Amino acid sequence: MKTVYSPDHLLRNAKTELFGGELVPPFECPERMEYVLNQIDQESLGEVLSPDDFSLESIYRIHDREFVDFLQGCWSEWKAEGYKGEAIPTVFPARGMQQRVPNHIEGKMGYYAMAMETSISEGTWPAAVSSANVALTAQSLIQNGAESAFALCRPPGHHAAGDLYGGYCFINNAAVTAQAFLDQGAQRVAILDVDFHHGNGTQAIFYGRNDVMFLSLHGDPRHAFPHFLGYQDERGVDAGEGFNHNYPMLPNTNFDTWGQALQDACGKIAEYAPDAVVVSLGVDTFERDPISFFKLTSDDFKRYGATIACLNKPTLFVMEGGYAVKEIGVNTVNVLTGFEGK
Ligand code: SP5
Ligand code: ZN
Repeated sequence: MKTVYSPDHLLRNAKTELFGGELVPPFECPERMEYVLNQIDQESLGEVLSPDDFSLESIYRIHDREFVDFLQGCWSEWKAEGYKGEAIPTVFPARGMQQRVPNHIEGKMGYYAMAMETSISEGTWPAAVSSANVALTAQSLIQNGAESAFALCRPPGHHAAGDLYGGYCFINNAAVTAQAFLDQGAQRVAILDVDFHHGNGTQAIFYGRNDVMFLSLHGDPRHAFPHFLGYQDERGVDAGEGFNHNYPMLPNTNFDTWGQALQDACGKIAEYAPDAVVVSLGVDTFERDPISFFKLTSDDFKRYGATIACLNKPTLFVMEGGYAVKEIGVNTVNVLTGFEGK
């Protein structure tokens, strides 16, 4: 399987994450990529290609132009205020308040944020665009006949909705590629989100549509981030009704339970008969992930890669989360080699 990767992810090098009332070094750090690349090399997964440049039009298919403008201008507007730290929102359009976009950067940040752990700093925007270009390049490999491809994206994307950033995400890479498949002739695309966290952004983007089926296995929102979406009874609306499937699971869930949920999800995908499958591949389901509570072992990742291969569909893997940095390479590449039957 070919991998697409760009060192431009290094431009995303925020120094702070708001965690437990402290500003700490971000869990979503540049070193994550080194471990994955190294393991791709160790396991001889295949060639690693550089991305092509795509215009922002592919991004506008998913994200509002005003939101994209906000991401693009955020850091310079924040700096212009003379602030010393990285950009973090402090005020939100909460229940009962106006949902209008303010002019001042403090107001805009709160309007477009779904969580405030994610600081914006210099380089965040070009890194996010590069991540989307990595995903779109891998999508084009499949569009041109490859059975599978791996987009080694950073920053991740699945928490980003049409006009929301947060959860370490800015542009929803998986959603952008699913839309690209449709725009290039696919009738139906399934997005299988196996990251520990619910893919709230992806769900929101496709909630009213039946040309993309979204399925997510994740920590129960009563106990896990993002807390405000991801319940089992969220099944889609209007034309999208019945095309959204959530599998929330409790703390300490192991592969017996998780693997059964995956089997169920794969059954629904097979029935849907998509032209392509996009896997939002987070490996924060790992037993020693520092911010998550599932108990998958490194061997379990290999097993479930094989399960996904049983769908026998063109499959695009898009990197999302995974914060046990030393093990992220082994766990990620285990999914990919498991998929290839190695
Ligand atoms: C892409 C992705 O995986 N984003 C995850 C963003 C999670 N950010 C908030 C983390 C809050 C963690 N609280 C965990 C408590 C552990 N004791
Ligand atoms: Zn995650």
